[in-house]
Amino acid sequence: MTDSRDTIYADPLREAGLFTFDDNVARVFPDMIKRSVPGYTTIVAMTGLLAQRYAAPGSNLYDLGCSLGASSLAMRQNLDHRDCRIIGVDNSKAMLERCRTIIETDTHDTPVDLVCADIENIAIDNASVVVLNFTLQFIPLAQRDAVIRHIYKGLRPGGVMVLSEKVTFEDPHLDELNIALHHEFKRANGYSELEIAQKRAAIENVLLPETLATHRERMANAGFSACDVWFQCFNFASMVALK
Ligand code: GEK
Repeated sequence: MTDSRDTIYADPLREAGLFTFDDNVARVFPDMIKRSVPGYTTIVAMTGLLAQRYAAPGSNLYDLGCSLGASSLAMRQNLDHRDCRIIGVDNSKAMLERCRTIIETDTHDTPVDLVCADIENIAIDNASVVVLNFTLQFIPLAQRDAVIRHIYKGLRPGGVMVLSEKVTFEDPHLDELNIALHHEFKRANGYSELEIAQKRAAIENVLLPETLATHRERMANAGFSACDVWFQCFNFASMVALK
């Protein structure tokens, strides 16, 4: 199946509304995220391998901000233990409806529960793997410590959290360089100057990136015994944190 092409910001918008995960976005999401996030396909595929390594028999695997279920499916397709359960959470009804249809077409055995909720208000129990692939960046800054502490509490000893984020750089020159390289990446993937500029304006106050140092400090403060970056391309990085 070919993905529907993302043309949401192709024409001049009369009003620059805020970016939301509505049905228009859900419809083009696989194309949008692949053409916008350097390393996305690798990060999702490697999430499957990390899950295979860390999934404990009889445990839960969480995909927080699951969108159309790409990370849930990568985990499901790599698990050795059939008695695990995958729990995908997203607060966008439009995303979850499409996610349900996609999961139904996959034939692997591990049960997948899809929950329409805010990740700030969910129970996390008996978890061996918790994945946040490009989700924490949409949570208000003041809530992020509590979300990561809550995940730490719900993880079993020996469990892993995978945290992928757009990041900023303390050094202004490096920050500028990585933003410019990200825009080059989008241009190379067929986005016009107008699309890049309009998307940037719409998402500016919705997606709030932080530095890697801030993420490391938050994970250490929550109690994680070790954490580091395992993948980075420009201003997009993925970290693992071990309990
Ligand atoms: C993937 N992980 O394909 N509670 C629940 N969901 C939320 C919240 C919240 N408070 N805020 C945002 N979301 C996916 C990609 S996309 C990343 C994740 C992006 C959801 C939101 O509805 C969207 O589906 C997802 O987080 C972020 O691997 O679009 O850059």
